[in-house]
Amino acid sequence: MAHKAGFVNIIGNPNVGKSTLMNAFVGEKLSIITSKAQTTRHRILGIVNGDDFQVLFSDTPGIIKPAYELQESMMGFVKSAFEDADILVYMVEIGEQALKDEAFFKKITNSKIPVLLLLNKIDNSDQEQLENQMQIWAEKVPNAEIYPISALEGFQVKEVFNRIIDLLPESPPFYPKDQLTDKPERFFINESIREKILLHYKKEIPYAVEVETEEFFEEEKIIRIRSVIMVERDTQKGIIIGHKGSALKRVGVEARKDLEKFFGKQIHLELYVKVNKNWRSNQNQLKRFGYNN
Ligand code: GDP
Ligand code: MG
Ligand code: K
Repeated sequence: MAHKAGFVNIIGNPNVGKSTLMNAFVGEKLSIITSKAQTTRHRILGIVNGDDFQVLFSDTPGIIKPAYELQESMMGFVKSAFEDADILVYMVEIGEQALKDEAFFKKITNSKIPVLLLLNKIDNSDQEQLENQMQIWAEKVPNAEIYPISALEGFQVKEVFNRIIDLLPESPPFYPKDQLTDKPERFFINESIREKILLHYKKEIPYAVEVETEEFFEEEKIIRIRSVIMVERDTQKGIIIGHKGSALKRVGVEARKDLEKFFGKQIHLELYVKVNKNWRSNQNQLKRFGYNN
């Protein structure tokens, strides 16, 4: 079977049960999950991998393109997501009226991508109320497939997940399937920085470069990040840095902007360049960067 992968945007008011649903998805698929990333402070709620699928859940509507561009040889393509997620999951809870934001609500009803409307917390309702609500939502969002669920009790969670897999487009995975378990943020940061390098330097430079994030320190209002750009030769270091540091500065400013959107927080990004001769041929180095398989 062909591999499927895509972005699923979970939207809904606070406390309707989005995080609970994510946890239920992750729990449901535990036997075949190889990696996951979850924190509601960040844009990506979770990544669920199976042998032939990868689902990227996000909890923020209409944000950015994922600011990364994976090396062609690794992935084969790039996709700008979030803005045009593949599936929209709109979660409401029993008794709720609708998102307060009319314009936003219109976006849902006019969505060109499939919408799954999850009516959550049905464990808190009786049959009559449930039927009543199902009807109301069917009228409000006629383009949606409606699932009454209980994220907390796991009712219909599997059905919803299977439907998501059905609806995913055929695609190779967006992230390496075994690389994310412990440090998804760092992976994203590294790819953002590398994207800027790909954009701003001649071809031979990006291919001589690796990025590693040495420090990721989250405070209440700011995230402090220090990353090193690894090159093979002194001449390459000079090119990366540029005249009076101007080229490196541009990489830093642009990457920081993407990261601020991604993490939804102020970012302090410190970049420096280090010569690491022949990192590509050094087996240990390759392992550190996750290219060992
Ligand atoms: P989020 O803000 O949308 O991510 O919502 P959370 O997942 O944090 O859930 C908010 C509250 O609703 C928590 O207390 C959950 O335990 C509760 N909750 C979530 N799903 C259900 C459900 O299916 N039934 C009931 N009764 N409570 C739920
Ligand atoms: Mg949450
Ligand atoms: K949330």
